[in-house]
Amino acid sequence: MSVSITFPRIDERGRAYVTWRPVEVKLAVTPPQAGPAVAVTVSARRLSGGGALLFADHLTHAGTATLDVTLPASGAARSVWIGGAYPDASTRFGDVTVEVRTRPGGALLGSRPTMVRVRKNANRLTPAERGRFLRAMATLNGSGAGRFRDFRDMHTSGAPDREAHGGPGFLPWHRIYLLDLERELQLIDAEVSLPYWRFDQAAPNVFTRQFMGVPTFQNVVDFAPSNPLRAWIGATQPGVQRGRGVGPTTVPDVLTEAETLALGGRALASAAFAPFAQDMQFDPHGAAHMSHGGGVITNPGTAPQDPLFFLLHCNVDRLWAKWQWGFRMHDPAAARAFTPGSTRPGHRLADPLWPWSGPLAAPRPTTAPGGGLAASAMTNAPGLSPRVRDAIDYFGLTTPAHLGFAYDDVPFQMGGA
Ligand SMILES: [Cu+2]
Repeated sequence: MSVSITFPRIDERGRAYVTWRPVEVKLAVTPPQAGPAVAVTVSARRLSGGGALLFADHLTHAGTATLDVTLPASGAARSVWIGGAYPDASTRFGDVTVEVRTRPGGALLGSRPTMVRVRKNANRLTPAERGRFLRAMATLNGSGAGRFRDFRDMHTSGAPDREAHGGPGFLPWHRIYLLDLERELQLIDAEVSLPYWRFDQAAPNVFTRQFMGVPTFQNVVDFAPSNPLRAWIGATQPGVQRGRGVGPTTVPDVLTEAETLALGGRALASAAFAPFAQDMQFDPHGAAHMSHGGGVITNPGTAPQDPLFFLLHCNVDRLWAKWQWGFRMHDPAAARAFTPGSTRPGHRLADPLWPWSGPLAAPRPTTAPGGGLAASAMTNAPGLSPRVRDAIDYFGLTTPAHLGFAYDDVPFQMGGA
């Protein structure tokens, strides 16, 4: 007799991934048999430094390290909710394994390796994590000929820019944009997640020739010979052009995280999206772009040509996620969680986001680079053509439709703060 462990979704290699948000996993006795119900304990076996898991019989952040379950001998499935145990993330697939054992006795009936895959501070990646991310980025770029071109073309100046910037759609649009890129990276290497650059701190491990490179006096970024980004082509010219404003010991002159999180007001009862989102778009977001003192990253039309752009925006998105957690702002229907713009398309809750929506009639852009949103091996949400509202409850607190990403310092938490 054994017990099958079935996650809601797996990738093409049969692998399941989790974030802090628990997912519903089915356990079943196999093959079905006659006889009494089977008492088992579900737990996790961790490798040193690996991810940790929590188990519960319903969706909650308050799972436990082990869970006793009774399984019908008939083979009928029982649900167990499994999520990563904050803050213990994985560094690679299989560094944590779900195990089902007899109770009592402890005989192993089933096991399934997984990975607690979350977005991490780029400054704290292991060399292996950094290497996998850089290789996936370089593959996506394909020395200028890869799928990366779509990401460059989505984030442009001119008419499409009105969709992504200068209004309340700024944060939702960039959340979906990063998710699209991260999913493309995960199709290349499923163990990769997008790291973030905490631009209010020095990042000595990020601004090195081995990672995001070091600008020379000509504002051309120098990469180590072993760095896959050495073959990067942002538009047509090889290499990355970036000013010398940020070095390994620089603390950029931007609002700190604590100051940013207070931009919408400090009180739980009155904090609001509109002032938070409006102000943070200028500082720290715009200030972080400009902190480089030149280069493609200081201009919205060219910024994604620098791979650092995605680490910068991942931190912008993390700040929103942290604000949402601190102030309980996950319900798209709540006016303080998202304040729509007046009439501009792309800035109202029900608007499909360009370009994933496809070409639209004026005043929307008539081109749509990249097509629909990339699929995830973790979740069906938000589908090929996400709306503004789909970006808000990324953790699936008010809906089962979580987006399949999380940050290493933003827990999944239900109920009051
Ligand atoms: Cu930006």
